[in-house]
Amino acid sequence: MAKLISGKEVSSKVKAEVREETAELVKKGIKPGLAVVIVGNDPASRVYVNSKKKACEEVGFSSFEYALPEETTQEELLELVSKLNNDDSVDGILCQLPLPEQIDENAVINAIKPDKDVDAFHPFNVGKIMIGDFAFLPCTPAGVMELIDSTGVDISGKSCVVIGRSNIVGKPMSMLLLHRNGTVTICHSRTKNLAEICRNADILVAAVGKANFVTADMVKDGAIVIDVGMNRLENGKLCGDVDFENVEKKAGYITPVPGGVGPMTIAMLMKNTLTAAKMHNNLI
Ligand code: L34
Repeated sequence: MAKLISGKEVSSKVKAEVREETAELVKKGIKPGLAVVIVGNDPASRVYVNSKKKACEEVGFSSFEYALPEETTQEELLELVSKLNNDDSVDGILCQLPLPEQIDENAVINAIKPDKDVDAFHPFNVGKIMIGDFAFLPCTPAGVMELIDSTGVDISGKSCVVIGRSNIVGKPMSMLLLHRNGTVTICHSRTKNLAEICRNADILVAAVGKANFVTADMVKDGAIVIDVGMNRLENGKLCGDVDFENVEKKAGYITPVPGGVGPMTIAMLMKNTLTAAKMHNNLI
Protein backbone atom coordinates (compact mmCIF):
# COMPACT_ATOMS: atom_id res chain seq x y z
CA MET A 1 0.00 0.00 0.00
CA ALA A 2 1.40 3.39 -1.02
CA LYS A 3 2.21 6.12 1.46
CA LEU A 4 0.08 9.17 0.92
CA ILE A 5 1.92 12.42 0.12
CA SER A 6 -0.12 15.23 1.64
CA GLY A 7 -0.15 18.41 -0.41
CA LYS A 8 -2.01 20.05 2.43
CA GLU A 9 0.82 19.41 4.88
CA VAL A 10 3.68 20.27 2.54
CA SER A 11 1.93 23.42 1.30
CA SER A 12 1.33 24.55 4.89
CA LYS A 13 5.05 24.28 5.57
CA VAL A 14 5.92 26.31 2.47
CA LYS A 15 3.35 28.96 3.36
CA ALA A 16 4.62 29.11 6.95
CA GLU A 17 8.12 29.88 5.63
CA VAL A 18 6.72 32.58 3.35
CA ARG A 19 4.72 34.03 6.24
CA GLU A 20 7.83 34.27 8.44
CA GLU A 21 9.87 36.02 5.76
CA THR A 22 6.97 38.33 4.96
CA ALA A 23 6.74 39.38 8.61
CA GLU A 24 10.39 40.44 8.42
CA LEU A 25 9.71 42.46 5.25
CA VAL A 26 6.69 44.14 6.82
CA LYS A 27 8.96 45.33 9.65
CA LYS A 28 10.98 47.13 6.97
CA GLY A 29 7.80 48.69 5.58
CA ILE A 30 7.55 46.30 2.62
CA LYS A 31 4.27 44.48 2.00
CA PRO A 32 4.26 42.10 -0.99
CA GLY A 33 1.24 42.51 -3.28
CA LEU A 34 -0.34 40.10 -5.75
CA ALA A 35 -2.82 41.15 -8.45
CA VAL A 36 -5.05 38.32 -9.66
CA VAL A 37 -7.05 38.86 -12.84
CA ILE A 38 -9.97 36.61 -13.69
CA VAL A 39 -11.97 37.02 -16.90
CA GLY A 40 -15.40 35.42 -17.23
CA ASN A 41 -17.33 33.00 -15.07
CA ASP A 42 -15.51 29.67 -15.18
CA PRO A 43 -16.50 28.06 -11.84
CA ALA A 44 -13.21 26.15 -11.45
CA SER A 45 -11.17 29.32 -12.06
CA ARG A 46 -13.30 31.09 -9.45
CA VAL A 47 -12.45 28.42 -6.86
CA TYR A 48 -8.71 28.63 -7.62
CA VAL A 49 -8.67 32.44 -7.57
CA ASN A 50 -10.48 32.48 -4.22
CA SER A 51 -7.88 30.07 -2.82
CA LYS A 52 -5.10 32.34 -4.08
CA LYS A 53 -6.63 35.36 -2.35
CA LYS A 54 -7.06 33.39 0.86
CA ALA A 55 -3.42 32.25 0.71
CA CYS A 56 -2.33 35.91 0.33
CA GLU A 57 -4.16 36.73 3.56
CA GLU A 58 -2.60 33.74 5.31
CA VAL A 59 0.96 34.78 4.50
CA GLY A 60 0.42 38.51 5.00
CA PHE A 61 0.38 39.83 1.40
CA SER A 62 -1.92 42.45 -0.09
CA SER A 63 -4.11 40.94 -2.78
CA PHE A 64 -5.91 42.82 -5.50
CA GLU A 65 -8.62 41.08 -7.50
CA TYR A 66 -9.75 42.21 -10.94
CA ALA A 67 -12.84 40.27 -12.06
CA LEU A 68 -13.64 41.19 -15.65
CA PRO A 69 -16.72 40.14 -17.65
CA GLU A 70 -16.63 37.27 -20.15
CA GLU A 71 -16.89 39.67 -23.12
CA THR A 72 -13.76 41.66 -22.14
CA THR A 73 -11.65 42.47 -25.22
CA GLN A 74 -7.97 41.74 -25.52
CA GLU A 75 -7.28 45.46 -25.70
CA GLU A 76 -9.06 46.05 -22.38
CA LEU A 77 -7.17 43.25 -20.68
CA LEU A 78 -3.83 44.46 -22.05
CA GLU A 79 -4.66 47.93 -20.75
CA LEU A 80 -5.20 46.52 -17.25
CA VAL A 81 -1.95 44.53 -17.43
CA SER A 82 -0.11 47.70 -18.43
CA LYS A 83 -1.63 49.56 -15.48
CA LEU A 84 -0.56 46.77 -13.10
CA ASN A 85 2.93 46.69 -14.64
CA ASN A 86 3.30 50.33 -13.60
CA ASP A 87 1.75 50.03 -10.13
CA ASP A 88 4.44 49.86 -7.44
CA SER A 89 2.11 48.25 -4.88
CA VAL A 90 1.84 45.23 -7.21
CA ASP A 91 4.77 42.81 -7.08
CA GLY A 92 3.12 39.94 -8.92
CA ILE A 93 0.54 39.77 -11.72
CA LEU A 94 -1.40 36.62 -12.49
CA CYS A 95 -4.03 36.29 -15.25
CA GLN A 96 -5.92 33.12 -14.45
CA LEU A 97 -6.07 30.77 -17.46
CA PRO A 98 -8.00 29.78 -19.50
CA LEU A 99 -9.00 33.15 -20.95
CA PRO A 100 -12.10 33.56 -23.15
CA GLU A 101 -11.53 32.67 -26.80
CA GLN A 102 -11.48 36.27 -28.12
CA ILE A 103 -8.29 36.84 -26.11
CA ASP A 104 -4.88 35.58 -27.24
CA GLU A 105 -3.30 34.05 -24.13
CA ASN A 106 0.23 34.47 -25.44
CA ALA A 107 -0.32 38.17 -26.08
CA VAL A 108 -1.37 38.59 -22.46
CA ILE A 109 1.49 36.51 -21.07
CA ASN A 110 3.97 38.47 -23.19
CA ALA A 111 2.57 41.76 -21.88
CA ILE A 112 3.27 41.00 -18.21
CA LYS A 113 6.58 42.50 -17.04
CA PRO A 114 8.93 39.54 -16.53
CA ASP A 115 9.82 40.72 -13.01
CA LYS A 116 6.11 40.58 -12.05
CA ASP A 117 5.43 37.28 -13.87
CA VAL A 118 4.86 35.13 -10.78
CA ASP A 119 3.47 32.28 -12.93
CA ALA A 120 6.81 32.14 -14.78
CA PHE A 121 4.91 31.88 -18.08
CA HIS A 122 6.66 34.77 -19.89
CA PRO A 123 9.20 33.60 -22.51
CA PHE A 124 11.96 35.42 -20.58
CA ASN A 125 11.26 33.35 -17.46
CA VAL A 126 10.69 30.18 -19.47
CA GLY A 127 14.15 30.71 -20.95
CA LYS A 128 15.67 31.16 -17.52
CA ILE A 129 14.10 27.89 -16.35
CA MET A 130 15.59 26.16 -19.37
CA ILE A 131 19.14 27.21 -18.36
CA GLY A 132 18.59 26.45 -14.67
CA ASP A 133 18.29 30.02 -13.36
CA PHE A 134 15.22 29.83 -11.18
CA ALA A 135 14.27 33.37 -10.16
CA PHE A 136 10.60 32.46 -10.51
CA LEU A 137 9.60 28.83 -10.16
CA PRO A 138 6.93 27.41 -12.45
CA CYS A 139 4.28 26.99 -9.72
CA THR A 140 2.76 23.58 -10.42
CA PRO A 141 6.01 21.79 -11.41
CA ALA A 142 7.88 23.39 -8.48
CA GLY A 143 5.10 22.22 -6.19
CA VAL A 144 5.51 18.70 -7.55
CA MET A 145 9.24 18.85 -6.78
CA GLU A 146 8.47 19.76 -3.17
CA LEU A 147 6.11 16.80 -2.95
CA ILE A 148 8.73 14.43 -4.36
CA ASP A 149 11.36 15.85 -1.99
CA SER A 150 9.01 15.31 0.97
CA THR A 151 9.40 11.55 0.41
CA GLY A 152 13.15 11.77 1.00
CA VAL A 153 13.78 9.88 -2.25
CA ASP A 154 16.76 11.18 -4.24
CA ILE A 155 15.77 12.04 -7.83
CA SER A 156 19.32 11.79 -9.21
CA GLY A 157 19.66 8.97 -11.72
CA LYS A 158 16.03 7.88 -11.36
CA SER A 159 13.84 7.14 -14.32
CA CYS A 160 11.26 9.96 -14.43
CA VAL A 161 8.29 9.84 -16.79
CA VAL A 162 6.11 12.88 -17.38
CA ILE A 163 2.83 12.31 -19.20
CA GLY A 164 1.81 15.57 -20.87
CA ARG A 165 3.77 18.27 -22.69
CA SER A 166 1.92 21.50 -21.94
CA ASN A 167 3.82 24.76 -21.53
CA ILE A 168 2.33 25.13 -18.05
CA VAL A 169 3.07 21.70 -16.62
CA GLY A 170 4.67 18.99 -18.78
CA LYS A 171 7.55 20.93 -20.32
CA PRO A 172 8.72 22.86 -17.22
CA MET A 173 8.18 19.73 -15.09
CA SER A 174 10.57 17.78 -17.29
CA MET A 175 13.13 20.56 -17.02
CA LEU A 176 13.03 20.64 -13.21
CA LEU A 177 13.46 16.86 -13.01
CA LEU A 178 16.33 17.06 -15.50
CA HIS A 179 18.07 19.77 -13.45
CA ARG A 180 17.94 17.38 -10.51
CA ASN A 181 19.63 14.72 -12.64
CA GLY A 182 16.58 12.59 -13.31
CA THR A 183 16.55 10.61 -16.56
CA VAL A 184 13.45 12.14 -18.06
CA THR A 185 11.03 10.79 -20.66
CA ILE A 186 8.15 12.97 -21.86
CA CYS A 187 5.09 11.07 -23.09
CA HIS A 188 2.11 12.54 -24.95
CA SER A 189 -0.87 11.63 -27.10
CA ARG A 190 1.30 10.33 -29.97
CA THR A 191 3.57 8.21 -27.78
CA LYS A 192 3.71 4.54 -28.75
CA ASN A 193 3.89 1.91 -25.99
CA LEU A 194 3.01 4.48 -23.33
CA ALA A 195 2.14 1.83 -20.73
CA GLU A 196 5.51 0.15 -21.15
CA ILE A 197 7.40 3.45 -20.75
CA CYS A 198 5.39 4.33 -17.64
CA ARG A 199 6.05 0.90 -16.12
CA ASN A 200 9.75 1.74 -16.18
CA ALA A 201 9.26 4.95 -14.15
CA ASP A 202 10.60 5.32 -10.62
CA ILE A 203 8.84 8.69 -10.59
CA LEU A 204 5.66 9.08 -12.66
CA VAL A 205 4.02 12.49 -13.10
CA ALA A 206 0.58 12.48 -14.76
CA ALA A 207 -0.57 15.76 -16.33
CA VAL A 208 -2.97 14.50 -18.99
CA GLY A 209 -6.39 15.87 -18.14
CA LYS A 210 -8.20 12.53 -18.41
CA ALA A 211 -9.79 10.87 -15.40
CA ASN A 212 -8.34 7.46 -14.47
CA PHE A 213 -5.85 7.58 -17.38
CA VAL A 214 -3.05 5.98 -15.35
CA THR A 215 -4.02 2.46 -14.36
CA ALA A 216 -2.24 0.05 -12.03
CA ASP A 217 -0.72 -1.99 -14.90
CA MET A 218 1.18 1.18 -15.97
CA VAL A 219 2.88 1.60 -12.60
CA LYS A 220 6.11 0.03 -11.33
CA ASP A 221 6.03 -1.51 -7.87
CA GLY A 222 7.05 1.09 -5.31
CA ALA A 223 7.06 4.05 -7.75
CA ILE A 224 6.34 7.65 -6.74
CA VAL A 225 3.11 8.63 -8.52
CA ILE A 226 2.23 12.33 -8.72
CA ASP A 227 -1.23 13.24 -10.00
CA VAL A 228 -1.49 16.73 -11.52
CA GLY A 229 -4.94 16.03 -13.04
CA MET A 230 -7.95 18.09 -12.00
CA ASN A 231 -10.96 16.51 -13.72
CA ARG A 232 -14.51 17.29 -12.74
CA LEU A 233 -16.76 14.24 -13.15
CA GLU A 234 -20.44 14.45 -14.13
CA ASN A 235 -21.45 13.87 -10.52
CA GLY A 236 -19.43 16.96 -9.58
CA LYS A 237 -16.67 14.92 -7.94
CA LEU A 238 -13.09 16.04 -8.45
CA CYS A 239 -10.82 13.34 -9.80
CA GLY A 240 -7.19 13.19 -10.91
CA ASP A 241 -5.55 11.44 -13.88
CA VAL A 242 -4.66 8.41 -11.79
CA ASP A 243 -6.92 5.47 -10.95
CA PHE A 244 -6.15 6.10 -7.30
CA GLU A 245 -7.92 3.11 -5.77
CA ASN A 246 -5.93 0.55 -7.74
CA VAL A 247 -2.64 2.42 -8.21
CA GLU A 248 -2.46 3.01 -4.45
CA LYS A 249 -2.02 -0.73 -3.98
CA LYS A 250 1.07 -0.79 -6.20
CA ALA A 251 2.86 2.55 -5.83
CA GLY A 252 5.32 3.40 -3.06
CA TYR A 253 4.03 6.97 -2.71
CA ILE A 254 0.99 8.64 -4.22
CA THR A 255 -0.65 12.09 -4.15
CA PRO A 256 -4.40 12.44 -3.69
CA VAL A 257 -6.78 14.70 -5.66
CA PRO A 258 -7.91 16.95 -4.08
CA GLY A 259 -5.27 17.73 -1.46
CA GLY A 260 -2.19 16.91 -3.53
CA VAL A 261 -0.66 19.11 -6.22
CA GLY A 262 -3.43 21.81 -6.20
CA PRO A 263 -2.54 23.36 -2.83
CA MET A 264 1.16 23.22 -3.78
CA THR A 265 0.56 25.34 -6.90
CA ILE A 266 -0.84 28.04 -4.66
CA ALA A 267 1.95 27.78 -2.07
CA MET A 268 4.62 28.16 -4.77
CA LEU A 269 2.77 31.20 -6.12
CA MET A 270 3.17 32.77 -2.69
CA LYS A 271 6.87 31.96 -2.76
CA ASN A 272 7.25 33.63 -6.17
CA THR A 273 5.37 36.73 -5.06
CA LEU A 274 7.71 37.03 -2.07
CA THR A 275 10.68 36.70 -4.43
CA ALA A 276 9.22 39.44 -6.65
CA ALA A 277 8.79 41.76 -3.66
CA LYS A 278 12.38 41.14 -2.59
CA MET A 279 13.59 41.82 -6.14
CA HIS A 280 11.60 45.07 -6.34
CA ASN A 281 13.17 46.23 -3.08
CA ASN A 282 16.72 45.30 -4.08
CA LEU A 283 16.95 42.60 -1.42
CA ILE A 284 18.05 40.01 -4.01
N1 L34 B 1 -2.36 31.87 -14.75
N2 L34 B 1 -3.70 30.00 -14.60
C1 L34 B 1 -2.62 30.69 -14.18
N3 L34 B 1 -1.80 30.21 -13.22
C2 L34 B 1 -2.04 29.01 -12.63
O1 L34 B 1 -1.20 28.51 -11.72
C3 L34 B 1 -3.18 28.29 -13.02
N4 L34 B 1 -3.55 27.10 -12.43
C4 L34 B 1 -4.14 26.06 -13.28
C5 L34 B 1 -5.31 26.71 -14.02
N5 L34 B 1 -5.03 28.05 -14.49
C6 L34 B 1 -4.00 28.80 -14.03
C7 L34 B 1 -4.00 26.95 -11.17
O2 L34 B 1 -3.91 27.82 -10.33
C8 L34 B 1 -4.59 25.04 -12.27
N6 L34 B 1 -4.54 25.73 -10.98
C9 L34 B 1 -5.01 25.18 -9.78
C10 L34 B 1 -4.77 25.79 -8.55
C11 L34 B 1 -5.26 25.25 -7.37
C12 L34 B 1 -6.01 24.11 -7.38
C13 L34 B 1 -6.25 23.50 -8.59
C14 L34 B 1 -5.75 24.03 -9.78
C15 L34 B 1 -6.54 23.59 -6.10
O3 L34 B 1 -6.42 24.22 -5.09
N7 L34 B 1 -7.18 22.43 -6.11
C16 L34 B 1 -7.77 21.85 -4.92
C17 L34 B 1 -9.22 21.48 -5.15
C18 L34 B 1 -10.05 22.64 -5.58
C19 L34 B 1 -11.49 22.25 -5.90
O4 L34 B 1 -12.16 21.71 -4.99
O5 L34 B 1 -11.93 22.47 -7.04
C20 L34 B 1 -7.00 20.58 -4.54
O6 L34 B 1 -7.01 20.21 -3.36
O7 L34 B 1 -6.41 19.97 -5.44
